[in-house]
Amino acid sequence: MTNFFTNLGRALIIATTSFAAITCSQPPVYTPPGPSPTAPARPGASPVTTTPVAGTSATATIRDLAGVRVGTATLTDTYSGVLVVGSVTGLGLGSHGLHIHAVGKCDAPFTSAGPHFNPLGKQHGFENANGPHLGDMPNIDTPAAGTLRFELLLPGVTLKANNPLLDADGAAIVLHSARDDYKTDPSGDSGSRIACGVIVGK
Ligand SMILES: [Cu+2]
Ligand SMILES: [Zn+2]
Repeated sequence: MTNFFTNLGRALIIATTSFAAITCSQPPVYTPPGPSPTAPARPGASPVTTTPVAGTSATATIRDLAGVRVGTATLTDTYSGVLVVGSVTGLGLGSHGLHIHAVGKCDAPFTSAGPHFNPLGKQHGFENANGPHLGDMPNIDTPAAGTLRFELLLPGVTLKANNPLLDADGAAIVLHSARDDYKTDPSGDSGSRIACGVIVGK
């Protein structure tokens, strides 16, 4: 009897081991996170209704008024909005408004990119009681020399689902000559458009 259970135990261990070996020999498979338990909503809370498509991403090559490439950005759908990871080089010391504009067209002087991305019909700015535009983003401060890398989140936006950036006329990322004051409609008094990149889906 003792031998039987010992042998049975050994067999189970062997079975478990070979199962583990089979599992480990498979290439890793990305499993998107499933719905997780959430706390009950507070009174007055409204849901952030973004439905990202896992792995959806887009890129933009940012060029100045002379057509010189001054930066890049990668935009990726997340469960909290679109994550914008980018860099700019050679703009010199300055502070610049940065927005997503409604049209994917960057012909200098970049008025072709249209107004700020604003599918909800709001006014401009984080500090505007009637804002913001979904395309509003925080300012970036560029160094006198070298590259500035930035990572920003666009809540309430997706690339191809709810409030999609990649709609029929696309969208562009636009850099301005001056700081955005986060409240003056329609563009934060951020001066002229100095660089622009069409957002292109992958
Ligand atoms: Cu702008
Ligand atoms: Zn705006």
